[in-house]
Amino acid sequence: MSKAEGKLPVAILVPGDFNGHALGRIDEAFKCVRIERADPSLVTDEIRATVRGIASYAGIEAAMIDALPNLEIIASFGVGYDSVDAAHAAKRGVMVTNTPDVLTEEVADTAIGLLINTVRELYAAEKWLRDGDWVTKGNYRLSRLTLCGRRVGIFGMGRIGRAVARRLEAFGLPIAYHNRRKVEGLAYEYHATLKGLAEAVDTLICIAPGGASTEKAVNAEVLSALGSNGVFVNIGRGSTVDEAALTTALESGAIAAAGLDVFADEPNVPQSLLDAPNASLLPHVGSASVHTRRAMADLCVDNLVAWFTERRPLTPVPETLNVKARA
Ligand code: A2R
Repeated sequence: MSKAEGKLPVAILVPGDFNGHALGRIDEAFKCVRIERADPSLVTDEIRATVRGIASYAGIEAAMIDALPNLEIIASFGVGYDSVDAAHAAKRGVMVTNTPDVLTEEVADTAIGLLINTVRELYAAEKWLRDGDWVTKGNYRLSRLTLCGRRVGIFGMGRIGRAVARRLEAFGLPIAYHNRRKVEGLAYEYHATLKGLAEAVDTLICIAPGGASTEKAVNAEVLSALGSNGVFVNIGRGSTVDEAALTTALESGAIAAAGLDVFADEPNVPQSLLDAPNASLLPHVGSASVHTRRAMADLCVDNLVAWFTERRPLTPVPETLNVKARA
């Protein structure tokens, strides 16, 4: 059977940039339709009439869902799906899937790397060597901060939070956490409020989802509670942090340092953070290895294949758990 014969008679819309491996698989299994971005004004009559699925990195808003009357499923690439209006999708009977678990260990590894880089200044130390300063000026300065003796708080003790905690146990560091609900059977100290967690620790790692319930949750009060020896690491979503308050806290010494992989308006990073010598900044690379992005791509496409062949999703998001495939 040729590849064309193995195709399902289903049009899948891919707005904007997308993972190459996922695109190849969509093209093999479906009719792949590309548009520049997820914008209802780019939806032609043909797209409106034929598209039954979306595969996307980007946000899918309510208006885009409404522009596609035959839409059945949005396969979102990544575990965080705060940019997809899943509540609206549920109302419209549209399934939303994400790609949990397959990126958990990679993101946890990145979190630990970012934490160590933030306290031990590894990037600046390497730059010292590469710039020839070791030869001309001598040893790189002693790092002001250390990981030794830190107490770590995890904001968002879910799949990734637990993978980060498991790694930190091996460092011998005490761990506490804040979620909306205590996780039964988990031995780490629970704090019912984020401020309470920040008061109890000196190192706060955020791996909570984005969205309205976490919007700017890490604010001036929380940062001040973390204290002047405090280190803040964000590997979750930029929207969870009040970036202006974070900049002020870094400048004033209200906290000691921050390590950030995510920002409120990516790829734009505020100049004030770029200028902060005590901030370690990464361009949202938490899950960004060839290995893990391929696994995410496969899960994203496997959700589409399962939906259109077996009429079931593999990894539905909680908001659309009750959405059923149309007859
Ligand atoms: O609050 P709970 O009990 O639902 O626990 C979840 C917690 N969480 C929150 N904690 C405090 N305040 C909130 N408003 C809030 N919303 C959610 O975050 C849960 O323990 C954790 C999320 O864990 P998972 O759903 O297992 O997600 P996973 O795979 O660990 O990924 C987390 C995030 C993604 O949403 C992306 O933004 C990022 O990592 O890549």
